[in-house]
Amino acid sequence: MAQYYSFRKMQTQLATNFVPHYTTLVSKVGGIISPENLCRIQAALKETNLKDVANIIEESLMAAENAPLDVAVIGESGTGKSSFINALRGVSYEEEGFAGVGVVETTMKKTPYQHPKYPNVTFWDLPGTGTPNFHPHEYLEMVEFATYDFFIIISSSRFTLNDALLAQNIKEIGKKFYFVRTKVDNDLYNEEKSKPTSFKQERVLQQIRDNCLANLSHIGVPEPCIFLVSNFDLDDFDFPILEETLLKELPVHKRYTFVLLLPNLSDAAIEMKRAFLKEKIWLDALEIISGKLLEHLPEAMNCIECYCSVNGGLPSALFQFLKVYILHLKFINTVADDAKILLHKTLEILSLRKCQRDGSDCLTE
Ligand SMILES: Nc1nc2c(ncn2[C@@H]2O[C@H](COP(=O)(O)OP(=O)(O)OP(=O)(O)O)[C@@H](O)[C@H]2O)c(=O)[nH]1
Ligand SMILES: [Mg+2]
Repeated sequence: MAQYYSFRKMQTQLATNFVPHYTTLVSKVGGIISPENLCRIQAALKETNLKDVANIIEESLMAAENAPLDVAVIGESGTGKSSFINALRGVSYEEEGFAGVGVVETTMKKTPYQHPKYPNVTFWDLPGTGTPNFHPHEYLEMVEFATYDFFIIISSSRFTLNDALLAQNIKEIGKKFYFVRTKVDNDLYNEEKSKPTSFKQERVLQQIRDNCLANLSHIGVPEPCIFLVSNFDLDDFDFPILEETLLKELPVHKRYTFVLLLPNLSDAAIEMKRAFLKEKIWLDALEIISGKLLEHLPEAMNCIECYCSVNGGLPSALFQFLKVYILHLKFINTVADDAKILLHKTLEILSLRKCQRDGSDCLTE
């Protein structure tokens, strides 16, 4: 009887603490478990239905790990579509699998690029629009628009008629799109050269943003998602916010896939990965605990009583799992901290080299 009560007490604690603890683990863009599944787990814990707990967690983890994600990158020729795909995949120039980039028209047919580490994620490099025969509706049919999870429209200069037609048509077919304005590094450079005394970076960026916003509102997109980026400086401008926004808006099972594929090029990306991996380790541990308790209920109950009568603490089987869980967490934290240190060192070296090249004075901290 005493065994039964200890066991019940532990389960009640698990049921009460599950959601509060889970919320502390989840990253700011959301977690792996959908709100519906979270309620199902809590209900199953309350009913002491450990089989269901293990099943729901397993289902969610499988869906998250195997969810395919197809992202279409679209826009006029030469705007930087292939460069953007390389940046998102963390693939540098002339590495294996690098999407061809060039000063002349390069991408002639739709080409899939798998993420080097996550093969279920595919970026589709679509041929440049903007030729005289371009008809957006036929074009979208031709590239099989229905197969993509969302579109990224790339534009690198003034908002064009083609950009407008594309946005309008993607909106009409009921798909989500993000508008990415590349090469802002060029705009800033040109403005600074031509107006050295009155140049203000923020003002130039605001002008570009306002122009895109006005044009997209004009064609009936009320709250467009616009991001200004440079494919050469991913830690700058809107690239980190773009990654975060894409993640927040993805269906829950696709979010996990996307966060892991982000290159470690910003502190924000490293932090998001840390949070997701911590969450996953905890869910793995909980799934194992639920499964093991179920399989070895009599042993577990014995174990609880023996351990608690001697130590007044946790049963040893459970303790073993927690130990593994904590060791994994320590490992993730160390790796994430190291990645950040490495990132900052690399950025320092790059900026020092740039200063040396430019012949300017560099202030080192
Ligand atoms: N300064 C600057 N140059 C960029 C940027 N992105 C791309 N480029 C350059 O722009 C040129 C065209 O880039 P691509 O990535 O080949 O463009 P694309 O849209 O794939 O071109 P197509 O395949 O012909 O449609 C290349 O010389 C790139 O190095 C950027 O953000 N800033
Ligand atoms: Mg290309």
